[in-house]
Amino acid sequence: MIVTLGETMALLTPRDRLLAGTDLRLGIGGAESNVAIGLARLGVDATWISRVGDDDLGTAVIREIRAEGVRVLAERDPHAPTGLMIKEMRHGRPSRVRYYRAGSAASQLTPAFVDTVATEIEAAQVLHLTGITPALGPEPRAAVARAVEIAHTAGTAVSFDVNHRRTLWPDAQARDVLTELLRSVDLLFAGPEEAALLGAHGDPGTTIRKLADLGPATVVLKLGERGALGLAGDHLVHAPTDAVDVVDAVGAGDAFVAGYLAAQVDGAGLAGRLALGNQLGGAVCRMPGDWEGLPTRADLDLAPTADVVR
Ligand code: KDG
Repeated sequence: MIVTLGETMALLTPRDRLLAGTDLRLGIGGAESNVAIGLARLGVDATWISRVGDDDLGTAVIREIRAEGVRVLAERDPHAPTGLMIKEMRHGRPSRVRYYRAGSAASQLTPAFVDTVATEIEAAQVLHLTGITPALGPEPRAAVARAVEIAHTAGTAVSFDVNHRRTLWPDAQARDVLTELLRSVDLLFAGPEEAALLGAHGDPGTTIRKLADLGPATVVLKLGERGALGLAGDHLVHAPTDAVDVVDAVGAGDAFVAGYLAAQVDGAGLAGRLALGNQLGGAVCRMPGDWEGLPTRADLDLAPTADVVR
């Protein structure tokens, strides 16, 4: 079983430019629940832990994640709202995400709350966290540290995706907090820019070794269209990926992590984990939405060249 912990928000996507009168589609998204959904779609037992407001958006978040087969342990907060984000797809330019999450229920995750779910973390094979949660404030930061401590004591492996969000906290603070946290992380996922934030520069081989020096036994450098590089001890593997016509790249990193972890649960080696990560990352890019394009096992078995399956 894999446990994830972190904020999921309601997600509004305008059909066109964000102006009065524009239709908005209501969805949900959150890095950690995106990973949990990716795992569940591949038949892996996944639990998502968080807090949401006692409001309609909180209900929408819980229902959607449950409907995907993820076990949901979410505390409802009558005094704080569910976080919200708006994602604008800007033709020909990178999409833009705006957050309305300050003071949200999940930004009040605390170590005391984490203690109430300690048995879930203790029973899991892997606890997956991201750098978004510590960016939400001092209490969520302490909650992450507590979750890591519980996992360590119980022998649960800690997986961590840097997922740096510049609009949530300054680079220097992120560097300090994450560098400290990484000493207790077993499996690290980062992109090249995130690696640079952590002081790991150079060609991919040098970068990944510098990241490993920060503590994690296994490091994955996500290289986007160039695939991914993995380092476990002395074992360095590069897994190239197929070219994809990108419709919406948001969520590709979470999909990669889901694929990697699912392959790990299946007993695959480093190359197989990176390959499934690449496959899921590509699949999510082909569809709009942060997680909607995540494949099931049946989808993965479909011949990729078929235009229509009847
Ligand atoms: O990786 C995709 C996530 O970033 C998105 O689903 C929302 O968790 C999110 C965030 O904080 O940006």
